[in-house]
Amino acid sequence: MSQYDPKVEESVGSETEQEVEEPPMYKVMLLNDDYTTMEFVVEVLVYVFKKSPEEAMRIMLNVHRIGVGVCGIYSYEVAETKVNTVDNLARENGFPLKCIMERE
Ligand code: TYC
Repeated sequence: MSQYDPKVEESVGSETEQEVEEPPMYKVMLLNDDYTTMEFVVEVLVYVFKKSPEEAMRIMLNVHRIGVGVCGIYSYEVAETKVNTVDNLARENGFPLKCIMERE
């Protein structure tokens, strides 16, 4: 019959922990420009980044003042999808809005 040996279990546990790596995360950011309307940027932040209207307004005004602002932090695939969605929406609506991603 196998016996409980805390030493064995501890060493197995710590080996497993060392092997697990966190997946890299990516910041998705909006860049300011002179032509995209404030209303459109707020809509993008609500629709694509699931921000409340109040938070969306705060982020948009920050980007407007500072030039760049973080919309969220996601896995590679999710970040890439959001960047592409913003690109497509901006193009469809005739705005030059730029959305970029950067490894954390
Ligand atoms: N600067 C734009 C304007 O004055 C508004 C704007 C905000 C544009 C944020 C892009 O990412 C942006 N209409």
